[in-house]
Amino acid sequence: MQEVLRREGNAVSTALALTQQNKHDGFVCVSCAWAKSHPPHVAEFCENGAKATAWDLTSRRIGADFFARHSVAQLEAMSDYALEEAGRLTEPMRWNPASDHYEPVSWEEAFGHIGTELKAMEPNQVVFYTSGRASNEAAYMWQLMARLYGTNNLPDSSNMCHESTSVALPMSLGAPVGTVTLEDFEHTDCILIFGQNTAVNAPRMLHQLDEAAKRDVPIINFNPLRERGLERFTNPQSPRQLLVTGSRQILTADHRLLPGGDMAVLVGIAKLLLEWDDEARAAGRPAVLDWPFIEAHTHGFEDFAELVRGHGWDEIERLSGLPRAEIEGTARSYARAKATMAVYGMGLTQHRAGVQTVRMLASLLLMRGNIGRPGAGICPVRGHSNVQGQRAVYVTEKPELAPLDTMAEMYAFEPPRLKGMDVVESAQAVIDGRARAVLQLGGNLVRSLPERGLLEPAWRQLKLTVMITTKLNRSHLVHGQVAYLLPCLSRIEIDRQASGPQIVSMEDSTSVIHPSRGIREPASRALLSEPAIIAGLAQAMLPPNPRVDWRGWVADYARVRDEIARTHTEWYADYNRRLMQPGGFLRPNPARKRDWRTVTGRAQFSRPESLFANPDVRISGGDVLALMTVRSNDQFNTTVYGTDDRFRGINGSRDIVMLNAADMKRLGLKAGDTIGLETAVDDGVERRVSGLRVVPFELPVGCAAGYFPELNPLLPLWHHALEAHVPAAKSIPVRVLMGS
Ligand SMILES: Nc1nc2c(c(=O)[nH]1)N[C@H]1C(S)=C(S)[C@@H](COP(=O)(O)OP(=O)(O)OC[C@H]3O[C@@H](n4cnc5c(=O)[nH]c(N)nc54)[C@H](O)[C@@H]3O)O[C@H]1N2
Ligand SMILES: Nc1nc2c(c(=O)[nH]1)N[C@H]1C(S)=C(S)[C@@H](COP(=O)(O)OP(=O)(O)OC[C@H]3O[C@@H](n4cnc5c(=O)[nH]c(N)nc54)[C@H](O)[C@@H]3O)O[C@H]1N2
Ligand SMILES: [Mo]
Repeated sequence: MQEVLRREGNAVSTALALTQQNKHDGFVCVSCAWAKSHPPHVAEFCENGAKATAWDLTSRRIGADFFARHSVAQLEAMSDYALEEAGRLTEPMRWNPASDHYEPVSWEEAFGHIGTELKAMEPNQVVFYTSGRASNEAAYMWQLMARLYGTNNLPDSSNMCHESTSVALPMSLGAPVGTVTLEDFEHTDCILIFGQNTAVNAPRMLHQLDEAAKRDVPIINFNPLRERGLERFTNPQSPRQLLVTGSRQILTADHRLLPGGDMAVLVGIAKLLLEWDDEARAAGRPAVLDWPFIEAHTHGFEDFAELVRGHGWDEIERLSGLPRAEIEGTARSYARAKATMAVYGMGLTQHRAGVQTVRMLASLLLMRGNIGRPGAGICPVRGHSNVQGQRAVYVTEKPELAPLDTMAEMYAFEPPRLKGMDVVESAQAVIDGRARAVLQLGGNLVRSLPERGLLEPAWRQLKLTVMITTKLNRSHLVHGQVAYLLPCLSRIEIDRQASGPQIVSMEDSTSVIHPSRGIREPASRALLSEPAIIAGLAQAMLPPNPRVDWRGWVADYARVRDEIARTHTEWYADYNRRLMQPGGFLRPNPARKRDWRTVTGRAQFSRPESLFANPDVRISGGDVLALMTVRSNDQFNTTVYGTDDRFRGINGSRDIVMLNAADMKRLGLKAGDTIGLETAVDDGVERRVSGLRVVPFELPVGCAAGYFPELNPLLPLWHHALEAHVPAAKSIPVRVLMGS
């Protein structure tokens, strides 16, 4: 971290900024979405949050002179790292096709021109993407702008992330978000973690895990990779300790299952519970299952139990990659615990069967009544700092998730009712030439999406690309025929509007909504806030509407919160007042109170028919490996801070592939060899990445791992969670190409 601070040339001021991170009177960290404790720790941040802060507060600037010096073609020759490292954008820019340079443009002209272009388009050919960092206020204005324009094309980074959760949990529990709060960690007796790399991607959760470990709570982890960061506790808040490796042991057990083997593991545990419950009841001992709960609160148990019993141990062991004894150990801890919580991340959601697997996890919790009581629950760990909040304030392509009738009345318009495009559908529309414009509120889709080989050339055919952004990235260079960069304030910066400095709000992974106020002077005086840019665009592209006071809302964001409060009186009642309470406020989740808003009015057991995580791309062994694309501790998604993956001990390059020693031997490879990978599916598209260094790693035979986004060219667009369309980035079938 010291290295990032030094490189960004702002060590002292960043250090001061960090003391105000995730505090009630400071700003909400721009990194992950993990819950903020109340009262806060003295320094409520972690190594990665500190890096993200330093990255935003860099002293480097790129203005008109930078773009005058480099044509877009020249910029394209720079690495992704160098693009972001160049510094903060300082003023709006428009691409000039005659010179191939981005050139400065006034805000008025930019809004006017974009408005004219959009007015000439069919609304359903325009995509309004949101990356999960923008505030509730900006997100609410963004979705309203898109809907007033006439489309529900509101994909969000959540489509590539926890959409499997957002589809699964409403079916199982009647609410799309987790049921766990920070307090539950104090009461839990057992923590199961599936496919979430806590130390890297939600490091502040180590506080809660460490406290639980001190109480001897079993913490059981399932991950194909050995993630050292999780094994031992290093206090993520103490700058001095950031570099210290190892102190207290956190994990009780660490199971190295196969990628996509979670479904088999969960069914195995459930099968044992059913057997033990049969035995206990036959012998007159206390039941293992929570029968009063199952009977009073759930639906579909009989079918569920029958399907679980029908799966044999051969199949469970083969598909999970774990011997029965290992699964039994977890089942015993689970059966003993009074209150269990299940924490999970991308290792569950980014598979073809991502939705079914999340549903199976919920079912396992339901078997012992582990939803809706202290210390128990399901805990999807969200990614971006406000991704959950954005979806809650209706940035969604699914019209049924937005209160369209209420908005129709509030703003006297007829909202579009046609389903919009999610991220995968938007990418397909770009590839097919059906989409004409993409507007991005943050993000870097040209890098974060699958199918790069087809996507990049198609992206250049778009009529219009508009990027609301803080720094330069690849998606600014692979651009449409009309292309704008609209640079915005970071939320670490003071956002001054007519009524004074503004606050914005963010919802964390545990549904707590926090205020965030900027503390630093803006990187440039020409920057606008995200709400101001959205209002500028909206006024230019939409006919005036006396009910929508864009200008007034920007003058005082409290008025946007009043609007949000009117759309959902239960969630956002008294929004402005409650936001200012110390610790923020909790958005209610009925499942926490065992109020099940499902079709049957009960919690629903799932139907675990298949144990295959990737039903139509079966990993057969042989020459096909299951490739997982993961994050290092030196990146935030497509933003790469450096090439050292400290916890995994991989240094110097991210163009690597981790392999098991046995696979290396079989393939005749040794550490340091250079290979290529190609996607092993037969669909007429060639997908290859070359120049990858072989790194021996502790992971099961038959699989491989490497980094997102470098390996995204290997991911077919159609290889996604079936019901949720989350790209199945955690098991891409690949073959090794020797010597390339
Ligand atoms: N520092 C930092 N923090 C971040 C981010 C970042 O890039 N950097 N990104 C943010 C975002 S948007 C998100 S969504 C989250 C992502 O955070 P995580 O959910 O932790 O995401 P990943 O690192 O992609 O993968 C998680 C883990 O899943 C494991 N895994 C892969 N396949 C399987 C499988 O089939 N089963 C199981 N059980 N495990 C598997 C991988 O080995 C890896 O350890 O983090 C957020 N926080
Ligand atoms: N193969 C593979 N692909 C994946 C994943 C994977 O695990 N494997 N993970 C997926 C997941 S979970 C996610 S969430 C997506 C992420 O996909 P995206 O949302 O497309 O990407 P990010 O890297 O999060 O976006 C970074 C960019 O956001 C802009 N930005 C940063 N801060 C701000 C701000 O305050 N305001 C604005 N307006 N812009 C800002 C900067 O320009 C920066 O370059 O990628 C997905 N893709
Ligand atoms: Mo994410």
